[in-house]
Amino acid sequence: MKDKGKRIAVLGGGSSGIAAARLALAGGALVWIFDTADASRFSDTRDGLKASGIEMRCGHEALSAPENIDLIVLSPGIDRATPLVRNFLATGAAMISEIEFAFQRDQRPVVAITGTNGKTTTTELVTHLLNANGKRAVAAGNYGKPYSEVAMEVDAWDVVVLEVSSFQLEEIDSFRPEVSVWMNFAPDHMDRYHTLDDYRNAKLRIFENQTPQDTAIVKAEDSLPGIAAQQISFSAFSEKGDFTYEAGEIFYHGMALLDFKSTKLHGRHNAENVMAAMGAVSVLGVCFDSMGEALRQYIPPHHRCEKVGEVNGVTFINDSKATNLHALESSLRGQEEAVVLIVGGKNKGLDYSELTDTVAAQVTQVIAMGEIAAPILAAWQNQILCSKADSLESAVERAFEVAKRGQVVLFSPGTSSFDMFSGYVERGETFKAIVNEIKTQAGEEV
Ligand code: UMA
Repeated sequence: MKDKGKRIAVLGGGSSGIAAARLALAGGALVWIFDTADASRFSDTRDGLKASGIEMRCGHEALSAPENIDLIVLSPGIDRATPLVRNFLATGAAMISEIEFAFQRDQRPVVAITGTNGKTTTTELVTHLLNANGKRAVAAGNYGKPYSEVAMEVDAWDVVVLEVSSFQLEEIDSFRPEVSVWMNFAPDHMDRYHTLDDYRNAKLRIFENQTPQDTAIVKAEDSLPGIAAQQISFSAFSEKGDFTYEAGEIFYHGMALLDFKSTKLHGRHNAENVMAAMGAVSVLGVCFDSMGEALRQYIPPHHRCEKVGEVNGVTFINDSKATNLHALESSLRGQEEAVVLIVGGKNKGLDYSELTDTVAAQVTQVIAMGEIAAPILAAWQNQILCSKADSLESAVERAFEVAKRGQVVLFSPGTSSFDMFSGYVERGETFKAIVNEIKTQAGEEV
């Protein structure tokens, strides 16, 4: 029992904190969870935890640290600068992140995936490809189950595929993935980091403990410092890279590997997700020939550049999950055909003029809707043909009217939906229902 007799304080009573506390308890430790939220938030869980031997201290009570703590385990959502963390660090005990805690207690190989965009799809793809090839893989970390929960499922899995966020990487120590994947980097989480470099440096720690026995799969255009692992690079936007993309096909060192268009994924950014996944899985011993069929069967997450169908040569893409401008920009850059763009929703005060050039380069016509429609028109109409629609239904119908054969109708709002829908899921489902109606009228199969 690795933790027998240790006194372990877990900070944060969310999913990762509870999983870490259970793992510590299973290892024989004396465990507390500290959470500054009011105790009423935990009325469903607190008694059960206590019965199993985990004490939870909430609200003000969380601010008094017990004596002689041996180890502090930090949940990813809690900033090091908060009074809760500062108070515990003052005890002199060492602090590690929840993923570090789980890693130290788990012997199985880890594929870790980070990046500002695409990490969830890549995590799913790696997990899917491994399982399709007889290796029992589980998706965990920032997506799926907390790593500490998986660390207790000793006999269930051969490989752990971890989506890792910058928050989770902040307090690592020995965390060393056999394969680390770097998808891309763009500004995000500036409410947590002082500078963009702080955010990037936290993410770069994914390579920190790798050695030449390990592998780093990296986006070819990103120049990344301090990687000791062997590198495999990919790009769907340039000819640089071990994996490249041209005319709908994925290549490895010039050898055609996959007809990307035969998969259910769409857009160059998704081609990069596939390349990174293929690279990672090949390192774990799966040959490229065994990946094609599994990739064709893979069903992508809903509402993220999801291909809904094709009517009269016009392809409809549902990207309702694009609730910020960066996600909108990324889906636009991923399109290979001319786009009729349906955009807009709640007015969150976002400045759409930042995207004028990207939109002008890719889009033949914009149909704006929701609270933010008028500011979008004001930002773009000097350079792009724009109009306003009163509902999603009229926006889709107009987009279908104006789109030419071979073009794409992309629904990528770039903002949240709360002015018209309960969330991005309802918004995306509504879009799909409208497209299905158009398909039925055109005599296509739904
Ligand atoms: N808390 C305090 N004091 C504070 C701040 C928070 O006590 O000063 C408490 C809160 O009251 C709450 C708990 O901390 O009860 C929440 O901890 P947490 O934010 O770490 O949330 P978890 O439920 O443990 O979920 C975390 C990840 N959340 C974040 O990183 C914000 C989940 O990622 C992850 O799936 C989960 O661990 C399992 O590993 C979510 C996320 O939004 C999906 N991630 C960010 C993103 O993808 O952009 C990084």
